[in-house]
Amino acid sequence: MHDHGHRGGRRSHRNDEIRGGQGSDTGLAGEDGSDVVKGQQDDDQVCGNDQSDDLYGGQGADKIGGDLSGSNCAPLSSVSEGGNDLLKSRDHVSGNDTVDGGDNTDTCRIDAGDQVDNCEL
Ligand SMILES: [Ca+2]
Ligand SMILES: [Ca+2]
Ligand SMILES: [Ca+2]
Ligand SMILES: [Ca+2]
Repeated sequence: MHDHGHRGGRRSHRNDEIRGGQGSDTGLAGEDGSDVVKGQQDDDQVCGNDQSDDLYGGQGADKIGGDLSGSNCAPLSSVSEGGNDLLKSRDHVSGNDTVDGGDNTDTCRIDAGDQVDNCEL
């Protein structure tokens, strides 16, 4: 996989790969399209928005996914976490992450104790 990552905040209707850097990134959002969004180190806010996205929190206490009623992405997005998403908070630290798959059928890979909502698989 080539590294052409760019920072969050850019709105795109294409399929993106978005990677946070070091430090806490708030508002890594995939927007439209099927995106890969990676939080990497520290505490990140990772949102996929529409379509089926792959969301990775990486290290740190991350907020991944969420819908309009949730706290994770609600400030960032006007759309819910639709699509069949993959959300991964597994960083071998229990209870540090919050994961919310939102609508449709979502797959979550979490640690024991991580808070999880709306994950069907
Ligand atoms: Ca998306
Ligand atoms: Ca992180
Ligand atoms: Ca979803
Ligand atoms: Ca965790």
